[in-house]
Order: sequence, then structure tokens, then C-alpha cells
Amino acid sequence: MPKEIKRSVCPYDCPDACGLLVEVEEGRAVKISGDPEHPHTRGFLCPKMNRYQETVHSPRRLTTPLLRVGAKGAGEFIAIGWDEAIERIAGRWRNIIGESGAEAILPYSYGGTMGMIQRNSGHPFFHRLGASRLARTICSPAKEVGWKAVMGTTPAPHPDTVAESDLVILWGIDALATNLHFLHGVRQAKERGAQVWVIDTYRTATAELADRIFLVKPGHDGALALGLMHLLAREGLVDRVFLAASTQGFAELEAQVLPDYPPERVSELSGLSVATLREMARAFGTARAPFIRLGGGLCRYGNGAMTARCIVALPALVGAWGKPGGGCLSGTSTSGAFAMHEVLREDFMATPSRVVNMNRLGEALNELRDPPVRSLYVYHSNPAAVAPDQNQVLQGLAREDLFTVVHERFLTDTARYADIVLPATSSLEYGDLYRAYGSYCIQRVRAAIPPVGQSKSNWEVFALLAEAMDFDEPFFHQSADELIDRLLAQPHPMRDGIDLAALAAGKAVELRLPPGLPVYATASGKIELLNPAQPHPLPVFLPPHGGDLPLCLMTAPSRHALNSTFYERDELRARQGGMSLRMNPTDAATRGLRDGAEVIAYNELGEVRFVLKVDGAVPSGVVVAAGVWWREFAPGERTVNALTSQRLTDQGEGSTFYDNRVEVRPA
Ligand SMILES: Nc1nc2c(c(=O)[nH]1)N[C@H]1C(S)=C(S)[C@@H](COP(=O)(O)OP(=O)(O)OC[C@H]3O[C@@H](n4cnc5c(=O)[nH]c(N)nc54)[C@H](O)[C@@H]3O)O[C@H]1N2
Ligand SMILES: Nc1nc2c(c(=O)[nH]1)N[C@H]1C(S)=C(S)[C@@H](COP(=O)(O)OP(=O)(O)OC[C@H]3O[C@@H](n4cnc5c(=O)[nH]c(N)nc54)[C@H](O)[C@@H]3O)O[C@H]1N2
Ligand code: SF4
Ligand SMILES: [Mo]
Repeated sequence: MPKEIKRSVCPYDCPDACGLLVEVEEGRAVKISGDPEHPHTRGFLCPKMNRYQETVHSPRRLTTPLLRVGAKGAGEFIAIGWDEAIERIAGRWRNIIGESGAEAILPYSYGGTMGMIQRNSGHPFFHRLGASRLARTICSPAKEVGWKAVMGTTPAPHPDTVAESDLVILWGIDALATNLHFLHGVRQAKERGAQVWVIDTYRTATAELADRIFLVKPGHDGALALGLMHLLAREGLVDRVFLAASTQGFAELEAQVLPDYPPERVSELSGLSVATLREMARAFGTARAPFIRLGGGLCRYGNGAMTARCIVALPALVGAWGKPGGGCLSGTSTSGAFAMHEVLREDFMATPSRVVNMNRLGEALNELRDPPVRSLYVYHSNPAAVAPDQNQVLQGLAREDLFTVVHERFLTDTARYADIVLPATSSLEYGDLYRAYGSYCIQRVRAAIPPVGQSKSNWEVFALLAEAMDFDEPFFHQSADELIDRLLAQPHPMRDGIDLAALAAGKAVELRLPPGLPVYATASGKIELLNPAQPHPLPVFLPPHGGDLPLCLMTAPSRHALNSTFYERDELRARQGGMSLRMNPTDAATRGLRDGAEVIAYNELGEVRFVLKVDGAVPSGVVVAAGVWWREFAPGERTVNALTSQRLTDQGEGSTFYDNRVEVRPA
């Protein structure tokens, strides 16, 4: 059979959503490359996706449904058929519903695939079932709250406009790892003479691209932003014409808030010297069009929403909005372009069922609740690894009376605890409609290869479960393609005039941004420095949760993995160099810890064994544990989230992965 080239898209939880070209030979993907025609990702891929065929055809792929025969968590299973698997699930659920009601069943899903249909396939089913609902707030809801408090639903600038900026600030984002293709525009800006800053808690790989790196005390960026505002106002660097015309509340901010943030106090809070703060304020205040790329790092703290709000407010002070190349990009919001209620079907709920926060899975599985969680259905997520407070999560998953089903491509830490494992297709094996959160591209793709083994897509499994539970709504009898057709048939201004033929051919197409100067989509029609609907009408500094132990733990994304995805790949694990903890030389010396030795990081939640890497890129008082490793590849029994807590953010009920303290001792 001849080779065929098929278009696809990277399905992972990454802002870029790269276009892929898949070389298919005898039903197998043999080579993956970037699609040069993709407007944002321009034909190159990150190290993870370059050899995606090794994930798709990995010998570790699950190929049949499995039934547990050993102890919970032991990973001992026998193969069973799909009919038996579905009958067992439906039978058990009928019993549970009869005895405890459907709220005793909890779905758990997040970002294994970002396709709009496959990602959300379970919503209509679980709404119809009456199951508990999951608050899907593990990522960055606090950042969204912060953005909305100032900008409402104003669309973010097009990422390419960064090329026109003269001061680019990568703030709380390790873009070389997590937003690679945005750097194309940053490099263009640099070639035209722009300054590039990185504001982070340690010297990340991205810092190599920067002219300046500013290391801030973890969780204290809100104070930094307010301190910069104080200096901008004091030194006459604010744009009063813009502030009067386009913002609300600068007078109140200047009179009531900014006096509390003189450089001396902000220096103490942020860890940056007074001279550095002055220098930053002057550079920001005199730049023609400063552009902030706001990452998620700083929002995963007890004060995350307020921190994001303080930073999002900053560009308005110098009138950066409306100047080509100026403003702030937190994420492109493209979901509005589609009638998502048609996919989510909340109308299938007879009554609103209880909501369980996904960051508090440990609590939900272990606490007495009415009804208790008696069954957990996990799909495209790996909570045993990614959810905070791993010890509590594992204790819950080990409950003999908990009926756990996991739909997965690999025998993950979570799948090992399942009573029934269902094999999932990879993204090359199903079609879907994708949007991005780092660009305005959308893409519709078809399956490039047939399913590996007996694997099935999320959509297909929920169709089987709906049939087994006797759901007769026509919704459950349609194909994913039919639903996509319906979504695309409904008009929306962002899709007006897009190239439908290109979309049908599997190419990425850009949504339209409202033309002309920015229109601020807030209640007042202005940028809301003062927002009366907020618990704090004006931005202020709120402290993070913090703790008593001396070291701030950075649970950073790894460049060679994506959360707990890609750990099946030997070469990618090797490139990460093992599960390590990076520590400043002085901190290591004080504790008598040697480079390369095994150490134990601990706090009130648990203990984790790491290999120590002594590293001057990490300042004293901070330790960095990159990647969300599978337990089978860890030096000890636990991975990083045994050290992270179930505490939530100030608003948005988000995760606080970065807001944890630890101490470290020799192993
Ligand atoms: N290679 C790779 N790509 C990924 C992922 C991955 O795991 N690996 N994950 C994907 C997902 S789900 C997401 S949500 C995004 C996340 O993408 P990002 O937003 O880039 O990543 P974050 O984990 O949110 O944090 C990034 C940076 O914030 C820094 N940081 C932590 N605390 C603070 C602070 O208090 N102040 C400041 N200024 N910086 C701080 C960290 O040191 C880190 O360098 O990336 C996606 N892309
Ligand atoms: N320590 C620490 N913890 C973190 C983070 C961190 O940076 N550090 N990041 C946090 C963030 S921002 C996020 S968003 C979460 C992410 O948490 P998750 O969304 O759980 O992300 P992954 O670890 O990528 O797990 C996704 C799983 O889905 C499976 N999968 C892929 N495609 C499909 C499919 O089509 N169907 C099915 N059924 N399964 C599929 C994959 O094999 C993989 O095991 O993790 C959070 N946890
Ligand atoms: S993980 Fe991100 S950068 Fe890598 S191929 Fe996928 S979308 Fe592109
Ligand atoms: Mo995320």
C-alpha cells in the first residue's frame, strides 16, 4: 500500500494546538511532522510530538477492556470483552443508583484530549444519569477570574501582534516548555529591537531568550504589579488621557490603594531591590507598546485570582491597549464561537446535582458524604498523579467499596486502581473539532488510522453506556461527526467568512477577531481598574497560603512531558533525566545534601523521594520539581503531588499547586 499523508492536530492541553501531517502506511502512523500551512504553528513541533507515532503504537497501549483480579492498585487484570465490560458497569451503576441515588457516581475528566466533542462526551451522559458534577478547576480558573475582573469578556490580542511590541514580558510562563510557538512573535519583536523580560521564581529555560530575568518571591507578583503602578503614578509615567477615556476607577486606585505600595515595602514583599523596581517601572512606563504574556504559574496560589487581576490591570496605566503590539494575553477565548450548550447538554439534568471540586478528590473519596461517592468514572485524566494531595487520593482509590472505571490509553497510576479499565483510542484514531487557547485557530480533523486493538473513543464509549442504561434521547444515537456538523452550521460572527473548504480539508483556519480598536466588553464598557462587583472593588495585595517550612516548591511543567502524559516514552523520560528536585547550592550545603544523591522532600501532607540536582538557576528558598511522573518511574513510592494541598484559590476554586512549602533531608 502506498504512503498517505493525512492532516491532524495535536490534541493535548497545550495553548499551541499544532497542525500535524501524519504519514500513514498500512493503517499505521509511521511519521509525524508539523503542518507548514498552519498559520500559528508553521510546521514545527515540540520534542514530545515529533515522534507521536511512538505513543500511538507504543507496546504499552491498552488494547482490550480489563477486569481487576488482584488487590486494588496492584495492576493485576484479565482481559474481557466490551459487552461484558459495559454490562458490568451498567449493572453496578443500576444497583448503586437504586441504593444511594445517582449522585453516588462521580465522573472525573480533564484535558487528555482537547477536541471539543471527545473532551466533553461524558457531560450529556452524566447529566442524564443524574450523577454528581465535577467542578473542572484544576488548571487556571483563578487567572480567568483575574482577567474578567478587569477586562470582562474582551478578547485577548492576536498572539502575532507581540511582534510589534518593544517590551515583551513573559510573566509566570516557561514559554519554551509550554507555549513554544508564541516565541516566534517574540523573536520577531526582538529582531526589531524589543526588550524581552522574564518574571519567574527561578531561572527557567525560557530565560535564555530574555534580556532580563526578574526573580520574584513565589506568590508575590501582585505586590510587584501594585508597586510598579505606584512608581508609574509617582513618576508621571501614567497615560492620563487613556485612563480618563478608557478606564474606570484610576482616581480611586491612586488615592486609596497605591499609597500602600511604596517601593520599600514592595521590595520586601517581592524580593526585588528598590533600584530594580524603579528600573522596571521606568522601562515599562516609557515603552511604546508593552506586551504581557501572562502564564498560569502565579495564579496557582491562594491569592491567584487577585495576583492575575493586579497584573492584568497594569497595561491600562500606560495606555498600552489600543497601541499595536501592546496589551496583555492571558489566553485566547474561543469557546464562545460555538454553541457549546449543544455539546454539554445541561438540560439533560432533571435537577441540578451536587458539585464536587476536582482539586478535592481526596476529600470527596474519603469523607462521609450523603450519598458517599461509591463509583468513580475517570476518562482522559490521571488523578492519582495530577491531583493534589496524592496520599489522600490513593487512599480513596484503594477503598474496596469504591467501584472505579478508568478509560485510558495506558495503564496509568489511576488505571492501576480500576475495577474495570477500558482501552481508549489516541487522537489519530478519531475525528474532532479543535480550538486553541494560545491562538485563534480552529481545525476539524478526521481519523487518520483505524483504532489500535479494540480501543474506543470517549464518544463511542458513552454511546454504549447510554444504550446500556436505556437512554433513548436521539442525542445519544448520533455520531460525533453529526454533532460537529450541527455546531458548524450555526452561524457566529467569529466564524463569518472563514474558509469552509479549507476547514473541511482538515486545515487550520483562523477565527475572526472583532475588527478595529479594542472594545472593552465589561459592564461599564471601560477597563475596570475599579470593579464594584468584586469582593475587593480595587486590586490589593493578598498574601498566598504559604506555610512554615522554609522551601517553596515549584511543581513546574516539564519540557519533555505534558502533565502526566508522555511518560510512556523512554527517550522523553531519559531527556528529563529522572525525577529530580533542583536546589540552590547554598541550600544544599546547609542541609548536607549532595548533587545526584537521593533526598526526601516532606511536609505535613507526605514525603517524596527525588534525585537531587544542585543548580544555581534556582534561588535560595525555592526548590523545583518538574514533571508529573508516573509512580513506576519514581525513585520512591510517591510523586510530586504527595506534597501539594487541596487548598483552593481566593476565587475560581482553582488549584494551588505552587503554594506549598517543604523541607528536604537526605534519604
Ligand atoms: N511541555 C509542557 N507543556 C505544557 C504543559 C506541560 O506540563 N509540559 N502543561 C500544559 C498545561 S495543562 C498548562 S495549564 C500550561 C501551563 O503553562 P504555564 O502557564 O507556562 O505553566 P505554569 O505551570 O502555569 O507556570 C509557569 C511558570 O510559572 C512560574 N511560577 C510559579 N510561581 C510563580 C510566581 O509566584 N510568580 C511568577 N512570576 N512565576 C511563578 C513557574 O516557575 C513556571 O516557570 O502549559 C501546557 N503546556
Ligand atoms: N505537580 C503538578 N501537578 C499538576 C500540574 C503541574 O504542573 N504540576 N498541572 C496541573 C494542570 S495545569 C492540569 S491541566 C492537570 C492535567 O491533568 P490531566 O488532564 O489529568 O492530564 P494528563 O496527566 O495529561 O492525563 C491525561 C490522560 O488522558 C489520557 N488520554 C489521552 N487521550 C485520551 C482520550 O482520547 N480518551 C481517554 N479516555 N483518555 C485519553 C492520557 O493517556 C493521559 O493519561 O494537571 C495538574 N496537575
Ligand atoms: S504539545 Fe503543544 S507545542 Fe507540542 S505539538 Fe502539541 S500543541 Fe504543539
Ligand atoms: Mo493546565
